[in-house]
Amino acid sequence: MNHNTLLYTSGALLSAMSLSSCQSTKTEEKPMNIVFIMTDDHTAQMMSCYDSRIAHTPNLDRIARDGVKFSNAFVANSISGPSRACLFTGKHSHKNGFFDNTTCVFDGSQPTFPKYLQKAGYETAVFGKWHLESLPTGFDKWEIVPEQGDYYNPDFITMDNDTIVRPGYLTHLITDMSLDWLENQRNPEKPFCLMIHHKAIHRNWMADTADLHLYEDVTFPLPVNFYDDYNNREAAKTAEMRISDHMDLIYDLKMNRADKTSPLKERYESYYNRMDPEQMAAWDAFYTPIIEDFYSRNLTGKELAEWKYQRYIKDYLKVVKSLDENVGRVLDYLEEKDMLKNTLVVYTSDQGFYMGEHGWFDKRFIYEESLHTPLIMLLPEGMKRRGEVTEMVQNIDFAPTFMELAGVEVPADIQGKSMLPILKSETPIENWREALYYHFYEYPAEHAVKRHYGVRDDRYKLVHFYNDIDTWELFDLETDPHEMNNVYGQPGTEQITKDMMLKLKNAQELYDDPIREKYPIL
Ligand code: SGN
Ligand code: CA
Repeated sequence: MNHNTLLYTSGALLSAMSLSSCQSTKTEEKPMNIVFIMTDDHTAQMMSCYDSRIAHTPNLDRIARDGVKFSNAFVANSISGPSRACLFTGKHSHKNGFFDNTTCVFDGSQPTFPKYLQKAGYETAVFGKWHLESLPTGFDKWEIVPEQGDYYNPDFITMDNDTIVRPGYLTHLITDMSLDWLENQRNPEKPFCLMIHHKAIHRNWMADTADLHLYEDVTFPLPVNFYDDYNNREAAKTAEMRISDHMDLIYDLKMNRADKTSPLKERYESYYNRMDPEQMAAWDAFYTPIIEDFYSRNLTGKELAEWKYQRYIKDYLKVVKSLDENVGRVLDYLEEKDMLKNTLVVYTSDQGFYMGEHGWFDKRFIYEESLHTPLIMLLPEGMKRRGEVTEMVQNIDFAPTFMELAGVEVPADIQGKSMLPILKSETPIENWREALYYHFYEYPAEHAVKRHYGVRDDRYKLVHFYNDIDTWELFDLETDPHEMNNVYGQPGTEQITKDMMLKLKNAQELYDDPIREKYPIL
């Protein structure tokens, strides 16, 4: 692409051109870079800027302290591939065609925001987890892990479609590659969008050997609804994601011993066997006494469930620790290079996660912990918002936000809303979004969470579970923040049900979800 083409494709580039010829150009005219850091399954409860009771994430807190923290950021479909497809296209699953992790292949020929950014003169790169089955399109540089990726000595797929092994721990490797691209590979004349996509903190939560010792003497508080009996919530009863019953002692909690077996033992061993002798020695030295102690105690019932919970939180937090430090490395780099003033730094996850709430791990449900996703940003010069942002945003909003930032006109078929007005305004934007729409499809599948769709406003949530079930749920998030009391059909809820049905109907019409033909709302 020559400079003339660039000039006519983007207002942002126009400013880039004038910058090189006139050093005194005002900073707000500079094209804005984007550094987008996305983790996998990192939930807001496990970031101290959102919840200081359990986690300690000083580098993420730095972003929240100096920038903005969204307390109402949500996903449209709480599972990896679909969440990523929403991110790239700015459209709900029924429009981008990627409904679930198990049957879909992303149609990489469809428009995505990185492609629009490229047309506007941006250089684009993605490193790490991709999980869309087809190879990346719209990137000048990419290197991805196959499927979920491995924590130790992982495989990477290169742009030549070769698979190579990179020695080391995945969170460090993805950061190393990203920093190397920033420093040595990109074209410094162009604005850029760098996407750093971690596998951390995805199951099976294998910590870096350097962090294994952390949190061992801490006893974490149980969530208030750890012993949920799922009364009145049929789909929750049949889901297979309970820490007590479905978390694997060997695969998830590393209690492997020659005389023990479990459904996922073989999988665990395939991960363990990726380690080099030094990593294995450190791993064994740490885990062997815990394994011996565990099997000598013969725990059952609540004691076993709570022991599993404690190990789960510890493992998860250890993986968070290295993630947080690696985010710190990226922030330090941008600061040192004086790039923060013209770079939007975004930190988010592909969805939230259960940390023992309802007795669960995993995600998928429209309930709060997995409908939410953490979202914090460091804002470049010219964007005035600071502190907590309460406007409801959703992962379909990223694409239009980044496009508007790059000076690209947002096509009408994009369903998200640009967040730029929020970021530029010192005060909350009134009448931003009344309610948001959610639709989960991955069933029948692992964890057995039934298909469902629903709508959430700032107080209520209405959900319909369908397919081989037909149940409705209604929650008042103000009086029942843990969603333990489904009030659907109870006397006194008629008006609120009617209002929420209308919101659901409007959302399905607005986003043109064909499910409304099957289950029309009258
Ligand atoms: C894997 C995990 C599941 C998890 C899905 C989806 N099982 O299949 O526990 O729900 O990924 O996660 S595992 O035995 O392979 O670890 S997602 O974040 O990629 O959508
Ligand atoms: Ca995920």
